[in-house]
Amino acid sequence: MFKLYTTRNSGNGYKVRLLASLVGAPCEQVFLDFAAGEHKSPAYLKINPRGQVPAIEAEGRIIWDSTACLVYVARRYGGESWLPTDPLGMAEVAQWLALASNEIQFGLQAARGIVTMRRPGNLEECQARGRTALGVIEQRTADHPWLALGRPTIADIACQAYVEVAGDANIDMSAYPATQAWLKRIEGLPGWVSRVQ
Ligand SMILES: N[C@@H](CCC(=O)N[C@@H](CS)C(=O)NCC(=O)O)C(=O)O
Repeated sequence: MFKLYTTRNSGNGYKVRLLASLVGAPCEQVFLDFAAGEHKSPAYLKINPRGQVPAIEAEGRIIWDSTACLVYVARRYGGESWLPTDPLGMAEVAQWLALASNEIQFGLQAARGIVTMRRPGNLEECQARGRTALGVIEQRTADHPWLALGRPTIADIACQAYVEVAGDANIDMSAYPATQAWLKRIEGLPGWVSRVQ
């Protein structure tokens, strides 16, 4: 059992909850009140000094950042399946985790925040960065069912959370048919759960 600090709407928290469900890991969610700024409270900053969700508490330790949380859940509950340790397999997964933490986070997620939450930022720049990520995923999924390996891994889980809501960032997803088919494959995985809760 691990504790997941998240909010009801966090896409980054959703990644961890989805993987936990896919691998059958027991997970207790603790919802922070984002609107009240609980993620910046002194008590929560002791858990995640960045003042962000998600973070997890497991085996008496705290881990923050969605990528780190995915690594823990995959290795603790998923064995070699979701994050292998052979050099090439691990490196192939890592390159997609980098896409999720860079072009997807600062492109698709940021553009969505500007459009739907009126956050400050340059929408066109963020959309352009997001389209770079979508182009990379489209090229890969045109002839591979999964991003990194011949099976789903945390590469798919890390990237999908903000790709599936790219329309919220005013990005036309009809230009990315292979990506849409890949999203459907993720939805078809046993144990899949929706982001809405
Ligand atoms: N790189 C971080 C990004 C986390 C992130 O952006 N979380 C959002 C919610 S989805 C958040 O807490 N934002 C508040 C803030 O950055 O102040 C991760 O992957 O965990």
